[in-house]
Amino acid sequence: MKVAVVGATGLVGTKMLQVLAERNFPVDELIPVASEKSVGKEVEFKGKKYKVVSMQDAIALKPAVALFSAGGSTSLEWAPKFAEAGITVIDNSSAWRMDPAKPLVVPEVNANVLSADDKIIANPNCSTIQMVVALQPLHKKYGIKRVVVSTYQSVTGTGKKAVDQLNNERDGKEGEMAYKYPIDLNVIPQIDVFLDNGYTKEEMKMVNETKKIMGDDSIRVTSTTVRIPVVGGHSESVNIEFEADFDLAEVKQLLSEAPGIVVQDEPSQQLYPMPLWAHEKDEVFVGRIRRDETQPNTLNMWIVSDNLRKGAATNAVQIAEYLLEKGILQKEAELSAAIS
Ligand code: 2RA
Repeated sequence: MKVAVVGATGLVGTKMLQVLAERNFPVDELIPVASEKSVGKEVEFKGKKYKVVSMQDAIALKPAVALFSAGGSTSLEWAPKFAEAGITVIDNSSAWRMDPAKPLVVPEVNANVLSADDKIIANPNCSTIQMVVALQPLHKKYGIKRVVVSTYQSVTGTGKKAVDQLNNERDGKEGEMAYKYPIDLNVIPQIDVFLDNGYTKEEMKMVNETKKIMGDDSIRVTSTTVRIPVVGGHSESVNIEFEADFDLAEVKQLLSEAPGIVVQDEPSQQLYPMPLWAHEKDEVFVGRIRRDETQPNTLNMWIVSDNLRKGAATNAVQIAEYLLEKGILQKEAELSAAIS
């Protein structure tokens, strides 16, 4: 199969190449795509070198699927052009996520919404993905009324410039700033821009995307998203109020049986999820599972996952794997009559 990775030289794009190779996605021909200034550079995939091409050239090569991680405005401009050429786009930007006509998919939760007609499929925000993977099995059983989440997010979510800022600060070097403030030895309670309601865009992504992915507008979510000086993954403290009461042992059982989740919860051993361990893993790790003793039917837990993997690249590749399994992806794009 011909597979394009758009934004192939960025942090997420590089991780997409790594995940495609690791999971043995049937890539016969890789088409790395990047901005004009990277065209002609070489990218390595499974021991072979591939030249980075432009958007237009990538469309002409007719990949069956294009994994996009090139930012919202690039995606708004180019995803429809790929789609019109019969190429299935799985897009990691926020451009299409809340478009009612585009599916927003976490395979463990709502792969069933996908059909052969979907040519632009949105990959959700990283902090939302890991949360809904852990919420879904509990929602099915007890019905979620309200979620209060506070995040502790890795600098890799911002991109390479932020990783460089952290490393430069640690090494005492001058350099470009990805954030307004130092990030080393600091905590920044702002991710993305502020909106009129006083929340950040990242916080509202968690609110709105959760409802769309879980297919339930009645779930109330409130969020505080925070950047911390780590690189391994995002962590989340989540407080969940259910319609029905739960049994704590059953909660742990449901989570440990759910796809994509690893429960790490042994307080006596001081065992709980941490970004240090979640780094370079594809699963969502859940621990610190305990009853909120201040009100009925309410649970606290701690969720950690590698935001570049399950929060971005792995989720996108899993969507492609699902399409492949369902026979939706062809070897190369089928050009529509109008184009051919
Ligand atoms: C972040 N959610 O961590 C973003 C990345 N998509 O900043």
